[in-house]
Amino acid sequence: MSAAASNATKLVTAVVLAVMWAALALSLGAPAALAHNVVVERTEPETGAALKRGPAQVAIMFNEELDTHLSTIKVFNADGQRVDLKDGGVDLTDPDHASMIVHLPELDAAAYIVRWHVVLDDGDATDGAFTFTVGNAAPITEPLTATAPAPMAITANTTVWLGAAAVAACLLLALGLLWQRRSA
Ligand SMILES: [Cu+2]
Repeated sequence: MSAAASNATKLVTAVVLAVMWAALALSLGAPAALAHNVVVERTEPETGAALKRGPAQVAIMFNEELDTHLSTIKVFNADGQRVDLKDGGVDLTDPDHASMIVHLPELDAAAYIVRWHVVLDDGDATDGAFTFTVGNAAPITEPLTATAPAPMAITANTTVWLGAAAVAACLLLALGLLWQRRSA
């Protein structure tokens, strides 16, 4: 191998490695950057509502269609015990499938937390929570999202980035080999 060809090989290897590192870094950051969050347009009851009587149901209206199988809505008391009737999910009477609904038994005077997890049509997921009180209960002031952040998910975005990285690496490798042949 000539010195020129050897130098070309080194250069190509360095470029390929750099591109792969960049792609890896992008793929790690991409889910957070590219994944989109749903927007809550309205909740019933309103966030932080102080109600005289417990509501018969809790509903949340979002700005886009939700996955009807994977989206959940649950209501808990301040001790973390679930209090809803376990029928929560996407409101199928909403033609847009953009609302969540869950029914409640008669609630004691207390503070409650509504926790929701919605999965969107493109696979992106969003978690959220809000509180309300019934009777003269003190509101819940602890942070609602005290749980550890979810581990980074391998999303469709990650796959796309990794695929793009592989394609870029292959192209560069091929170009490098061509160049090497010419200069040899
Ligand atoms: Cu998305």
